[in-house]
Amino acid sequence: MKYDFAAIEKKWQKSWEARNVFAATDDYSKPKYYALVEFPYPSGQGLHVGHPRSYTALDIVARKRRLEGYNVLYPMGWDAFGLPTENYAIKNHIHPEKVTHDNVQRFKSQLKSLGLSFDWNREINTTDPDYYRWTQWIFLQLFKKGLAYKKEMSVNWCTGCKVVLANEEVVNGVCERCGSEVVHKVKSQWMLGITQYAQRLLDDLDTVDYIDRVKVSQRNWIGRSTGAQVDFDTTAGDKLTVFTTRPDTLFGATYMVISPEHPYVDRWADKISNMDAVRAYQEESAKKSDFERTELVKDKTGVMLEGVRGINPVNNAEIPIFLSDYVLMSYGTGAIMAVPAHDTRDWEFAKKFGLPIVEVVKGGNVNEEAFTDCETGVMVNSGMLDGLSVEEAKKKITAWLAENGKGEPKVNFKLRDWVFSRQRYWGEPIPIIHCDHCGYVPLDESELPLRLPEVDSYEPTENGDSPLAAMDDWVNVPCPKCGAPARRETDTMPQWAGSSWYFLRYCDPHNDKALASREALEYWMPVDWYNGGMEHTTLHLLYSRFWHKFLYDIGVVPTPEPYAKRTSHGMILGENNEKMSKSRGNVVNPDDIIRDYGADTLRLYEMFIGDFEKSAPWSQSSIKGCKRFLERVFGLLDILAPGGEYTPELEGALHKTIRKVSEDIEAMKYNTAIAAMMSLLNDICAKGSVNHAELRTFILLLNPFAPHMTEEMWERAGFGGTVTDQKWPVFDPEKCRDAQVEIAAQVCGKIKARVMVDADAPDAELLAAVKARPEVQAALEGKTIVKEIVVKSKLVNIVAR
Ligand code: ANZ
Ligand code: ZN
Repeated sequence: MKYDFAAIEKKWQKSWEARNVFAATDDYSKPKYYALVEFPYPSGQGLHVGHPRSYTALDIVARKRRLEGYNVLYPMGWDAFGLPTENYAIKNHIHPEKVTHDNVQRFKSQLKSLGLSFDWNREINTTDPDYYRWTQWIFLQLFKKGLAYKKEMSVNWCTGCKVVLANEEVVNGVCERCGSEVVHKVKSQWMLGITQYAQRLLDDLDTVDYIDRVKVSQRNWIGRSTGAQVDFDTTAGDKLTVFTTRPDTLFGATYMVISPEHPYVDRWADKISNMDAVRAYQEESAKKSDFERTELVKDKTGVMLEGVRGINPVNNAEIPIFLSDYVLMSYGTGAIMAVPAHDTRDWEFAKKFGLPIVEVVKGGNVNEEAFTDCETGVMVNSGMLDGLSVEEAKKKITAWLAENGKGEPKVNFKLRDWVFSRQRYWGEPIPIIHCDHCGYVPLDESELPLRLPEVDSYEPTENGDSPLAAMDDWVNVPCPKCGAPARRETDTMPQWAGSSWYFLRYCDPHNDKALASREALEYWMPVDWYNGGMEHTTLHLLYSRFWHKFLYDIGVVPTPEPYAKRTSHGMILGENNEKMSKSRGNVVNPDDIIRDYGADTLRLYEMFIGDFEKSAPWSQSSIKGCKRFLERVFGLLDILAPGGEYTPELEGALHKTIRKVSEDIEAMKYNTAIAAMMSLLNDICAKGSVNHAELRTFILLLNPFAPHMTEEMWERAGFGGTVTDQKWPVFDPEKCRDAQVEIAAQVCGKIKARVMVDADAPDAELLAAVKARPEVQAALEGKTIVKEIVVKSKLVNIVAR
């Protein structure tokens, strides 16, 4: 039978849509499953082949869950505010709304052509006023709790986009989007107090099922450090407070460093005798990004403050104070005690400026390099701390500092508050009015949504104000409190705003009384499985956890965490293992693949391309292989025989394949699931015929991967109904048993017994079988197990003392 994929795919997409088969129901008595993928930014380029990797993966999970009897929510929408659309609109003189609309239409038809089982009834768009009304509402709640506040601050300013960037958007010192230089600029900005949630964002990582690398990178980004704050007296009279993670090394502090932006520079201006040099240095470092100041530069720079010295609280030694840009104002206290013997940056600085290096932890050679190991060293040259380990010394000195009023224990986080203002047009207006008498006044909630006004020009202004600032009619309003003439906030929200809560809206997308009803949230939340890109780990994923926790605190959402499980896919690369990009000319367009090979082949191929978590190069020849596989499967219709039971030749293989595919889907091992089905197909072809029972199972297993073709086969085989009405096949563990093998049961390398086990039994089962043997138990009598070694199909060796 000819596999006419184009006709088949069109037919079933129409049928699914007409019957609305993928709609999540509001029948809250059923078990629910909420599968989520990151909604795309509808860029002008359309879908790329990276999107279907994530979307197909969870589509497989969603389709399997439906067959398992769950009420499944698998929604899709558009994260449509943002710079690329605005930049495109500026260049081509088209309204961003129109650009967004056109891009969304294109994306949507592309997604539909992939046969993804999204519930399109719940489609959302962050630029829709009915949606951003609630984004603004959340902002007002944050404002009312003091978590949204305005602050003069030195911000990252992209010289290309002319916009303030969050730290997360600055990569290697340049703008993440346009690659232009990022400089510092002082501006008044709306900030969100994510740092107040730092500890909880960290602690609650222990309560969720995220893949390790996501947890690790969130932990590092939050960056909790424990140490002490220590007060140094100075000859100027003021106390200079430093943050250190190594208070044990206080006796080795031979100089101090303050950040070039430290307020004491101005305060001490009349005491400092080399003020010209100091000012020159300040100017120079203002031009550098944080990245250039800390990461890149091995060659340390700095200038000594002449006229003021610090006094080390433990030995009253007078030590010099330097200005150096390796100390950042934004971390700790913006000042450090420098211990060149035990800190690499301090060591480099001390070598360059000829400062003394005093060893206080024995164990290295501090003339050669800083000795930074805290595990093994012993304290020396440190008075009351001599002879102690680093850990003991930390405790003792922290207690001593506290008793003597010279310091206290301190926890610091690397995480900074979130710079939330953008000086651009295409974003949610911030619903705040500035009044000279009343300050920042929130808009009344009944006035939401505060709509974006029509403007003539979306160009950002040279002074960095948003284009909204030029709209006098819109900007000038009476103060809601006192009625005096006042002005609207003209900054807009960053693109991350709309995506910080979108998963809540899918639960109840048309609600006009609340962001979603309590019942809907209680039923659907948390998201059971969320898959998305690693690049969002410290941005979207962290921001949305923060908003969710805030909404939990004010009683809006029922769970403290938004996502029960988070996984991440690898990138799809060009044929030669490089990133796909326009400039390299190696971009593969999914539309072309669908046209030439079909959506089922594209889906299958993207799941077969390699380990899901790893990046994988595109390969045209292996697409052809996937297409051939599907053609052969389709050909099973030609060898269909009657029979309602598995035949003995295929029974074992069928049960094993059901088990393998079921387990592999849960573990995101899609490639090995497909390989198992390929091998089952070979078994069937070797037999020369397939009966009804066997074909039904095969179709059901393959359906989540190749949904169109399998529906067509189901129909042509005359099985009745559609695949979407069926149940996921079950396996009998007894029938999955492989041949038995004999393994050696060893204790400390000596064979104690021989045991028969299933050839494919998991390690835990082998260990249990070995430990159940009396000979092994006798040999272990009175000993403690220190190690267990399992070599599959060969031996288990238990090492005990
Ligand atoms: C003395 C010392 C001795 C330090 C030693 C380290 C090793 P983390 O782990 O990242 O929290 N530091 C403190 N504030 C700083 C700032 N604003 N800019 C640059 N560096 C700063 O690092 C904390 C350590 O980084 C602190 O502990 C301080 O140097 C430095 F053997 O104090 B330490
Ligand atoms: Zn007022």
